[in-house]
Amino acid sequence: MTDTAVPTAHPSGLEPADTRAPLEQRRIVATQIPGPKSTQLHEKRTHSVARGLGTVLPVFLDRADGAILLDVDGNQIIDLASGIAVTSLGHNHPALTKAVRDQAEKFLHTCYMVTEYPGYSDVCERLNAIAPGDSDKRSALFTTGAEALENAVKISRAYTGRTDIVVFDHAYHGRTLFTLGMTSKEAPYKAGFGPFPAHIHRAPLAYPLRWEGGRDKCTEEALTAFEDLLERVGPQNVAAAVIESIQGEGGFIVPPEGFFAGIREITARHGILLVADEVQSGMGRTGTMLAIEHDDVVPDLICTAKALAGGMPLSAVTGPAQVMDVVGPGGLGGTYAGSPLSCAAALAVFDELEKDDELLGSAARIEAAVRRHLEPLVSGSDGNGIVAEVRGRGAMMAIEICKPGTIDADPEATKAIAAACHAQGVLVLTCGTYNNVLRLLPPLVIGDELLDDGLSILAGAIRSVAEADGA
Ligand code: PLZ
Repeated sequence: MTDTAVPTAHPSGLEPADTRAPLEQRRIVATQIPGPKSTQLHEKRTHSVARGLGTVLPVFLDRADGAILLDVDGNQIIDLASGIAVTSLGHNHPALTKAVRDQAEKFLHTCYMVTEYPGYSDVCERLNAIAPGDSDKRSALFTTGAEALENAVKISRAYTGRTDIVVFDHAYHGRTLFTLGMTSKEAPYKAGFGPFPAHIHRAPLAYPLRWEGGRDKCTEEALTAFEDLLERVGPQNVAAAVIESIQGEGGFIVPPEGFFAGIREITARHGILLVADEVQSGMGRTGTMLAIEHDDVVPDLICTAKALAGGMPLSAVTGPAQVMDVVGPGGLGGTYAGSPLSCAAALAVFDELEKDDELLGSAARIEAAVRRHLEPLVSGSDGNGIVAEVRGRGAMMAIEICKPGTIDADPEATKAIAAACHAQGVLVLTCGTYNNVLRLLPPLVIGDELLDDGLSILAGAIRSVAEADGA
């Protein structure tokens, strides 16, 4: 169904690499969503795909452009998910598509451990340059976010000669067995898959909305709890503390000011490496290359993935040469780690993000629009409303949905709001330990009109679900 498309420029303003007409950046609801063709394809897939693979919105895509997903039924859906914070430059970005196409015509694969290619070291140089701190840096490339986290743990253990890892409540670090041990939430991630590796300890996360002692005490008490945990474990046993700069799957939780600085001070005092998981929050998502920059903290190791290669699988661990180079040749790698196609894509992503301030600046524009549409819906002191909080940074924003005027999580209302958005052609995701957070991860290139349209639909859905709840 390309007849809905009219020739317009890609929202990046660049000439399209695709010879077909770009998709008009506008929402079109042509059928029920999912439509008949998607429904049929979904039914078919149940006979071939394992049931463990869930889908947020079971529509089948024909193509995608900018912030628009065109499904096989001709619906044009506004993408406020970016494939979970991956396609930050938007779909079918001309520079990205061209970089991958050009590399594909040269060679697809050599395995970096067999023969080298310049793209790999070029990506490492770019990553080293954006990592905070003055030390000389090194990077190693992998394929998935979980793999980056696994390798950060391996490197931390090798460097410190210690065994234990501290993670935080609500954390998400991946689905491999070690990272599942680091991930907090039981269902659907961990249920049935244990036992998990030992030597992983969990500290409370400074979660202002839900901190029992209140927002004002959140940083101080969370840091005390972290120190208490270290005392129990024995800080001399702890190789690394691993933390998301803004928690992703756990509910887009932004710790209050001073929390990261405190964690940095405590870990440094005990010779514990601080690993920042920037898999979801990094690469421009929050308006800076890394979200940890907002806190002015220098972690030891940084894990990036997702938006790093804009949709091609690539992840990385970056840190001081002194730490990274403790592992000798042959100690790190993987058949596909740092694939040439992914490296070519990542270089295009770096070029675009660093070209001018427009893309990174777009994160602030997106945050302002989200706040403008959704903050008026935050529950007032009169106990009305189901939006307990609007939070996040830049293009990583979320709202927490609770029973009217309380902080009792309301996963049913959250689900109903997401479903109403999906039915109207707006793709939003949910997250959170209590399944009551709606998250917004639009591509940075999304235009104001499209964003306003998507956010109006979301605000309308919240209002009608709240009314039905009697709020
Ligand atoms: N660290 C902070 O957000 C991936 C997971 C989706 P992989 N988040 C999306 C799902 O349900 O599987 C993630 C993350 C943070 C690590 C990861 C893991 O990255 O590339 O999915 O392995």
